[in-house]
Amino acid sequence: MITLYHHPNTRSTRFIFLLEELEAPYEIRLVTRRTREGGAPDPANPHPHGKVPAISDDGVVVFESAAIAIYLTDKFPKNRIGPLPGEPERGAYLSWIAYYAGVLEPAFLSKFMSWQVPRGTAGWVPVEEVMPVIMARLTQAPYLTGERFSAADVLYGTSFALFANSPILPKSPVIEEYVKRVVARPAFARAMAKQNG
Ligand SMILES: N[C@@H](CCC(=O)N[C@@H](CS)C(=O)NCC(=O)O)C(=O)O
Repeated sequence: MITLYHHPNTRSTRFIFLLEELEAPYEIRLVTRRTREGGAPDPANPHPHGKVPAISDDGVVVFESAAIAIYLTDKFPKNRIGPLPGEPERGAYLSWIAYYAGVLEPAFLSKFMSWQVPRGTAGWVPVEEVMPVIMARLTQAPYLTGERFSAADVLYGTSFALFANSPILPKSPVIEEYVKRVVARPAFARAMAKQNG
């Protein structure tokens, strides 16, 4: 049984979406979290910084969205929501998930904070360089790993949905259609219905 440490309307909501896609047995443990206004990490949350999401799987703790996504799709392969080791799309899958955590999120935050990204030394690049790469990929195929929806699309699709009306995300029909495909999934609607506990 998976326990998802969750707070409504945060990055953990998309793991309800993923767990629903996987048809995995899970329970939601609501935790509090720090916000920009203050607060303290919830001692019930096993994430080392009290962030959400975190999961525990019969005592095995996994934290950070990228790790949780891969862990869960490997553990629950029935609906093929993530390519497994040995499958041709596995390399793309790992790459897009790592790119999400290591490049896309820092690029969005840099833009939000109006930071100059130091070329050649930062581990990421500005959002103006990131989005054309993603748009080119989504012009070739409906999903990041190809024809099949994966947990990578859970991360990217829900993030783009969140930033749909923000100047951080350039307007693009390719991204708009992609977001529509992702949020039209029945598992997304089920997650929205469950996310408040
Ligand atoms: N790198 C983490 C980020 C998680 C994160 O920052 N979550 C926010 C909610 S969206 C949080 O828990 N903030 C509370 C805090 O920073 O203490 C991941 O991708 O899982």
